Amino acid sequence: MSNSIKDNTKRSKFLSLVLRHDPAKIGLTLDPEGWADIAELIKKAPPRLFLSSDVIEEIVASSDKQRFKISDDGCRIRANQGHSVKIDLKLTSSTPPAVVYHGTATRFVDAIMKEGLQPGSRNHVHLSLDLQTATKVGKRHGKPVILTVDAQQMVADGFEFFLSENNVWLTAHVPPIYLRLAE
Ligand code: HQG
Repeated sequence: MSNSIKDNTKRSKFLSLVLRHDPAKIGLTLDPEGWADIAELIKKAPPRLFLSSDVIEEIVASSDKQRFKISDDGCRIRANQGHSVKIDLKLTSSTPPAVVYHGTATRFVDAIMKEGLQPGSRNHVHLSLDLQTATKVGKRHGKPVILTVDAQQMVADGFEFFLSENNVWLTAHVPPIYLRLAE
């Protein structure tokens, strides 16, 4: 079995799919906080992926965005953020930096400025700590554009923010009054 980066990228995408969006695709069950049993996951994964505990541990450790977490007892795994399945990560709300960023594509800007940032199919709107990360996120969708979010004012106005295990700020919705196009 080759252990090229490409293979682990495929495996990582598979883990994102089943741990964030579609566990039923392989008959996997997530618990209410999004955890999957690693032994069950390995058993139900397509054989061509050659998933094993070692491979999973390697992917978790080397994930550029730290997308996944293994439980302290080593038996379970979950995605740190990005879910569309209705699970509760049980994050406690905390105070974000005064300004955070959202990277998107130019074609979405008009709608966003009208309706605000909506979580779409995911459970939260995702916000980045820095312009560089926001630009990367935006590029996934097309020509990138960065919006600044006045998180300080949102907190003052009673909006809740949550910090995922891998440093993505999450919130339910960002109304347009808190958004500006970044210079
Ligand atoms: C846009 C990646 C029209 C929103 C990243 C985005 C992130 C609107 C798209 C994580 C809108 C949703 C999430 C509105 C928002 N009208 N479009 N009112 N409100 N949008 O992929 O934030 O690599 O669901 O701007 O790093 O791009 O997968 O969200 O362009 O943390 O680990 O609707 O996914 O992480 O797209 O990305 P997404 P996102 P991973």
